Amino acid sequence: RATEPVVGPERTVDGFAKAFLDELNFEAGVALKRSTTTDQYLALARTIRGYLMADWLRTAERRRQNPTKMVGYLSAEYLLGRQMGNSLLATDLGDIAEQAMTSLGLDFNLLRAQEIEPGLGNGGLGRLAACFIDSLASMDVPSIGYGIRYEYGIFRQTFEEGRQVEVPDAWLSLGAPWEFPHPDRAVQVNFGGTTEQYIDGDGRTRPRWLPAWNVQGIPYHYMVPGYQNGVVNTLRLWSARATQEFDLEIFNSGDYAEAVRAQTFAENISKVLYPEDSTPQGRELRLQQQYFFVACSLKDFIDRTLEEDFDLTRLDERIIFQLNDTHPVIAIPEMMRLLMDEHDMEWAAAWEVTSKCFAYTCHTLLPEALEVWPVELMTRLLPRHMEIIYRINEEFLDTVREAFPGDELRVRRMSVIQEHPERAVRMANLATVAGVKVNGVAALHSELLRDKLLPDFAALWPNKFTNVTNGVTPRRFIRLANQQLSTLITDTIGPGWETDLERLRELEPYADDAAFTESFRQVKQANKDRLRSILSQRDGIELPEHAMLDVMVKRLHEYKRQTLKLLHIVSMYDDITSGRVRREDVVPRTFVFGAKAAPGYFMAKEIIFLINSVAKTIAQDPRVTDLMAVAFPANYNVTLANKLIPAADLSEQISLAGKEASGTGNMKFALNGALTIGTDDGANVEIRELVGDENFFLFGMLEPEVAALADRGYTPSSFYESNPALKRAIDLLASGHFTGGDRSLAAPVVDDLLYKDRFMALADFQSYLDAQARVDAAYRDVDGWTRSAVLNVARSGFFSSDRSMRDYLDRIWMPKS
Ligand code: 26M
Repeated sequence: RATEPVVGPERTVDGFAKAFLDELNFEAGVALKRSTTTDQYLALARTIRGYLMADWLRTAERRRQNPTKMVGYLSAEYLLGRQMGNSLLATDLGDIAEQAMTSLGLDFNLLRAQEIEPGLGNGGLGRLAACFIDSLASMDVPSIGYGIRYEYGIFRQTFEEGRQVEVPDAWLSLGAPWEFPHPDRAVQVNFGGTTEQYIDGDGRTRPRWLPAWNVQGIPYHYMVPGYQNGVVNTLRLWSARATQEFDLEIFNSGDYAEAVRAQTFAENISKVLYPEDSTPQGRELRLQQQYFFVACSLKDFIDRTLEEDFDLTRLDERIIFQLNDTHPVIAIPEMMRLLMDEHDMEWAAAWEVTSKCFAYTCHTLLPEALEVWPVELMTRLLPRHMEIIYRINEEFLDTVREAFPGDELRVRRMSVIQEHPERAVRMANLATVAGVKVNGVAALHSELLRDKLLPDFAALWPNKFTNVTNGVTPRRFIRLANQQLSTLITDTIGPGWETDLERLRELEPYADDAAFTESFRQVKQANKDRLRSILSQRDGIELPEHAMLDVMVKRLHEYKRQTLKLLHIVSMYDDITSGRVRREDVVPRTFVFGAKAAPGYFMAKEIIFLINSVAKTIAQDPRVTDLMAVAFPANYNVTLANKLIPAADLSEQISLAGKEASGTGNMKFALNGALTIGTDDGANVEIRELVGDENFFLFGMLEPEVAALADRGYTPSSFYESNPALKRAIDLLASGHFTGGDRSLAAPVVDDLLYKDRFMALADFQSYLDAQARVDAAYRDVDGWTRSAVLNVARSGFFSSDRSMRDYLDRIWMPKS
């Protein structure tokens, strides 16, 4: 069959306007005169995607004609952010689209503002997945992203009397113009039941799974456009439906209500994103989600994407699945099951190829964040997979015993099955046993992963461990978020840096160029002005015009130490109100927080309440309002990040050393010309190395010092007793001054700091305060600060996710040797 000649609509203002009216009139069935803003937004979105369609079909066809090894990115989360701006950028249709809307009397920016971002992720890990698929498309790497189409993404955060209240994120409620449902390509996924042995046609005894129930996975396709390169890759997200079989059986029994209930039960699987980003709760539905999307994805790849009749013993020549944390690790026994039970392969052959098809990325070091699934649950939900896991473990432990005879303690530590406090499957161990490579997400993290988290595995397989430092996409986080900076860069070094970010180095000489630095300052000020107007409209927050913008945005977690930031704010407030510093010596600051707390994380929610309490008290105290302001806009998300980051002067990256695997916000800030105040943690280490010590405010204990202090025994109260500034700040917080005189409202956070302080905020307090004093001094020197900011931009090109993808390709996916 001949390939149809695929062409998109005409790339002119009239062509665009016509395509838009066609969408509105003939697809939606609405007249322009009668249309709502939502109608217009939907038609605009569909018009833009129409321009990507030809490239999408062409990319898919090109890949089919020339089958090569692909990357399958398996991730339970994709924090995509709004699609419209990115699609306009990819197609370079921004101006045409705007003029076309104007020609029809429509407000382009109002329409763009209608889009609800798909928040199908919690934070760093989900946003990383979105950056990676952007880079893979921009680099024309044959690849496919697989994940879950949650009906409800990360909750919308609101504040009621300063406390976080979660509202469901009904992101699909306006309609979903960016997705392509394919109910015709549904896949069946089985659950539960038992296993048995049977004799096959050749007289061989074989195991077989007799599942108890099943659901369907409906794929929804999303376009992943490369940056102005004619490439459009696919993100395939799965949505759960009841199977007809399941429905009919119950329906025929005459119980209509039960049939409907069963349907609801099945559809629950992809209903909602779990909003925890560090403490897995071991919930059955969460395991169902994980197996659901992984089973759909492997089946999709083998049955639909791979060439027909491809020899599965050579599967590794066609695919490498990258496991985004342990969430998709159940793919490993699933692959074994598919190869053996559905494709007749023997164990040894199946293991031989399976152990070449997966690689594992770890995103944490916190022990409580490592996923384990109770054997009881696993056996009940996935009995065949449990058998396979046991066998993988048996053979693995034989290898360990061979390499380390008589070392049964080591065997227990390395086992895929943990015995205490309950029998459970250690997903990180399983991933490490089966993976071709195991990587951490920043140099320091990869080192600690190898030497502290998985040292026994490193002793057995030193070459399995590698590092790939995270990165972020410069398309969304510079070009889209910071148009003015982008124009200045292009005017200075010419085009092309968006896909070759090391070229930002060419800006270095301009750090001392008066005209350039003046423009650079103007860009920063314009971004601040825009942010002030957005926060005013969005949250009713009024910010002062001229002040250093000091920003801490990230999930709320104790290890990230939002409380340390709060202690600095309280200390500054106390210095001013007590007259300890002269007003004219104060550098005015606006502090901005953005953070969601996991709904069940008590301490995180108390910290949010306390930040809001301090913000309110400061706003109402005329002694300080000209010198400090604290803003905590609710519902920090990708859309707000794009407005906030370009406006920032100071980036707060203050986790306890050794706890933040990488951070990616830190990279976005540096690339947008904010200076970092940070600990020697995660990718901060590499940022500092690259931008230079003079352009980075380092503070706090180093990781080995943290470990040594923990070994000696850490007593936070001794820091409180011996440091007057710290004592004053804590006493003032505890006094009820910020909580309407009610001491009990501050007590949960204050008492934890004084008596536990698991992440040693008090130990780093003085060092943090000293660093903040250096920040003030540096900020007073306007030229010096601008110079540092320019050098941060010029020297951060390494943090493009294109470079991360190159590293994955070279070290993991397509190594030369
Ligand atoms: C697990 C089980 C049940 C429910 C939720 C989870 C879960 C979801 C997300 C656990 C962890 C999740 O994300 C962890 C995360 O975002 N880690 C961050 O990854 C970034 C990208 O590599 C790093 O930059 C951050 O340092 C790291 O904290």
